[in-house]
Amino acid sequence: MEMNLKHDVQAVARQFQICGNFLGAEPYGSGHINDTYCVRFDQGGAPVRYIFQRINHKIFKNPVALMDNIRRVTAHLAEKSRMEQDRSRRVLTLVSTCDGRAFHCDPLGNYWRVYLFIEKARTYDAVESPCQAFEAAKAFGGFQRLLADLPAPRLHDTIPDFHHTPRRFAALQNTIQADAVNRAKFAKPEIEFALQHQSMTGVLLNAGLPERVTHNDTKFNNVMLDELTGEGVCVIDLDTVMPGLVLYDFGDMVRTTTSPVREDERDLSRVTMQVPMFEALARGYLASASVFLTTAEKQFLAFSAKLITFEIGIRFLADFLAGDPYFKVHRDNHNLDRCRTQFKLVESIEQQEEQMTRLVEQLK
Ligand code: ADP
Ligand code: GN1
Ligand code: MG
Repeated sequence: MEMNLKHDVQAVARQFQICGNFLGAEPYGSGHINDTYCVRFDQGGAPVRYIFQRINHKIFKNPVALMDNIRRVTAHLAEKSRMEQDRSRRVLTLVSTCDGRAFHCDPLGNYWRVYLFIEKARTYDAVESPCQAFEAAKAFGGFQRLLADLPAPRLHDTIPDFHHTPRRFAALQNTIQADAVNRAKFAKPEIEFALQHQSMTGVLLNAGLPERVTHNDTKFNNVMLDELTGEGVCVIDLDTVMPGLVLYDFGDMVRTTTSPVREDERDLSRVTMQVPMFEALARGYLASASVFLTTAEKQFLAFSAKLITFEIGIRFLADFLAGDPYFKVHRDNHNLDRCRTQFKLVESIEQQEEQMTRLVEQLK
């Protein structure tokens, strides 16, 4: 086993159809849920990289169903982009196990999958320009469009009620009530902010919007941008692809792609919803999604930003209050810091919501 890696990645590698000599593995990316490794091989003198991921099965309770979704979704996307030259960069490609399966379950009960490494592209934890926002949103919109005709059956719900904001809110209320690790006293203003916003939690669910295949985790760092051209190359992190509302995706794009700083920034004065980024996102998203969106879906674009930012904010708050069982934390109060940036962003959206709504009106 490599020094200080949590897992024996080399042993996992032997289970997959990968030729050449194992060179090494490093933890990779800044995701909050799974364990991701970049794994290098020597294939006939050429260095080749792969992405290995251990699925967090405490959170994704049915990894077999999850991989069934991913296998179907990636196959459908690959079929749709078969005419494109760089198809293996446009769509995640699963590497099969030696016995032809999409994942390997190791003796410890860990589920592993392997993807081809998408070279000459990268992700960013914070947005740098409206151009990047446009490209990210165009890619996520295109992802929804290509999956609009995914053949039946309905995809599995990998996490039931994932974006059911009223149930997320009820879960927060229970966590506040229980106060299991005595942290409520450190989060009084945040708890108050959350409770004051309860009335908006049911708005999207009650709007009669159509269910579609959506990504559900459209963080800015879940889309790879070409290193040279900046173009959105590939949508990644497909664990939560399942039936949902398109506005969950647009809302999460605004949440993660309009503020100039990372999700865990401690200087809240730097957290703000920048209108030029929002405009670029709306333009990029509509450039690829306008063809299939209904008028009602378009009407809620600006509102979805506020709702989804609030929803992730209350999830961070609930996790802090429960002792951080869900999101990986790397310092004290990490989830509380994350919650604070989300609530600051909600306030910033509230202050600019009319302008955002007018902007969408002009674009649609
Ligand atoms: P998590 O669920 O933990 O967020 P991701 O699937 O988003 O995991 O992967 C974490 C990071 O690894 C991404 O932000 C991206 O930078 C990188 N990554 C993931 N898949 C690939 C891939 N196929 N090729 C290159 N880099 C990748
Ligand atoms: C998690 O896996 P990752 O880091 O891309 C989470 C999202 C949250 C996000 C907040 C399965 O996403 O729902 O919005 O953190 N994923 C899951 O940064 O809960
Ligand atoms: Mg990710």
